[in-house]
Amino acid sequence: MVKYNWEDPFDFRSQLSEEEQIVSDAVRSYCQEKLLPRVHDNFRNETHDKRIFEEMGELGLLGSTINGYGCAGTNYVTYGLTAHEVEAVDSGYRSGMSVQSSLVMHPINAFGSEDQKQRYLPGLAKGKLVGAFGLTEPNHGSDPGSMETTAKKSGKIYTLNGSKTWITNSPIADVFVVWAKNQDENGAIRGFILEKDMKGLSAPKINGKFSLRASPTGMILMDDVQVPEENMLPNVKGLKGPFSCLNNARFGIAWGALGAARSCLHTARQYTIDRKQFGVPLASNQLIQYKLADAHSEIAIGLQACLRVGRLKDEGRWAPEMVSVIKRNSAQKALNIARQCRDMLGGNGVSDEYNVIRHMVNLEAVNTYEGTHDVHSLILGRAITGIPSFVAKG
Ligand code: TGC
Ligand code: FAD
Repeated sequence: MVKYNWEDPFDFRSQLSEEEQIVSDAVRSYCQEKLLPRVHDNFRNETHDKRIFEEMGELGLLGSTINGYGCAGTNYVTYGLTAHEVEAVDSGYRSGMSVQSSLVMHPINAFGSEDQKQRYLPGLAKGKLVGAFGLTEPNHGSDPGSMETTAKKSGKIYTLNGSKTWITNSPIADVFVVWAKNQDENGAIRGFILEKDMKGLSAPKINGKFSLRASPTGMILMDDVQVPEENMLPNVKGLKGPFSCLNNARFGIAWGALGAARSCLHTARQYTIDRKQFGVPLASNQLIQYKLADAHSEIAIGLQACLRVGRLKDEGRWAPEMVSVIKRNSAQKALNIARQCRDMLGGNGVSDEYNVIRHMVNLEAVNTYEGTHDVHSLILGRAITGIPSFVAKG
């Protein structure tokens, strides 16, 4: 028997390699020392410090699973550990990193030409370039297969028209991976790399978000944008292009959301130990301990599931549905934990000074993007029953 360690109930750390532990510790130090002091200002004022991308680049956190082109070439478990530590500070910082790594660098690396990889990956890896991923449209979110954005070829140029919305990083992006229906291929979905200075392209910011305020979100508006043919991703056609990117980003979110939940639990534990009501610490009440026990258990169990899927992913023995299980589970559980922890802080819980409400409102978006909780239920429902139920039968 061993003494129970509430901070690491299943001895998670011992399941990591020495290298994974070293990277995780280094990322935690960076996040706590450099990101945490900035987050209040960024969140309160909806500002974003572009230098964060460069700092992440210096640490090898951008496109970290890619081999070559200035990328670190780590395994997926290390990518998950990184997302966990970054999101322990703020889901918005993790969003920026996820989009750059999984949704912009990954498709260029997996589906791009050698010239595209040489042109974009080194700058994106260093954080000198910022990337955005345009799939969602004003009329098509959960159902991107119905997108309206079109590409039409004339000579060596594609002309893109349409609009994307709710796009992370778009207002500060240099490079945009945009998905459009190619009218010359019967509307087959293709990926295109757009650059911010292209005529007819604009990326206005969406103001007034109550979630992920430290992460700039905007639209991508395309009005006859002329895109050279060499900017089309040559090696993928159809919805599996964008969905393959989502697999990686959803995997990171599953780890990340539990990082935010971990921060909420640690804050609520210390707060309820320190604060007395009715002459005793709040933490001495059974109701409080019940809530702490729930949060603690869900984080521990959820992390084990993330690690298992990570190991399977690194061995090439994974399926997208496994990622749906952990994205759906982590995001929903983390949101519930944040709500419970906020409650344990009473009135102080609504102040950003204690961070918990910031995590709570961030997790509302995390539970929605990259496939809502219910869309992942339907993906799993289809896998369990063999019956797709995305379209209601009238
Ligand atoms: P369906 O018929 O299921 O599939 C169409 C084609 O795609 C293939 N496919 C996949 N390939 C790889 N990975 C996956 N996970 C895949 N899922 C499907 C499939 O094999 C098929 O290929 P083929 O060759 O046979 O044509 O497509 P559907 O239209 O019925 O899809 C249904 C559904 C609901 C599963 C899908 O549309 C979906 O996942 N909707 C959710 C949309 C979503 O997640 N959007 C995310 C936008 S990006 C974002 O939110 C970034 S936030 C990031 C941040 O800030 O951190
Ligand atoms: P809808 O699809 O309209 O869904 C609304 C509600 O209906 C949800 O509860 C949903 O679960 C439910 N629903 C939908 N279909 C069904 C069904 N068949 N059965 C039962 N219920 C259903 N997108 C990008 O492309 N790139 C980005 O970088 C990006 N970043 C984002 C950042 C933020 C902060 C946010 C909030 C979103 C971002 N998104 C991005 C968009 C995100 O992926 C979508 O918001 C998400 O996929 C849901 O789409 P929707 O908002 O159109 O909701």
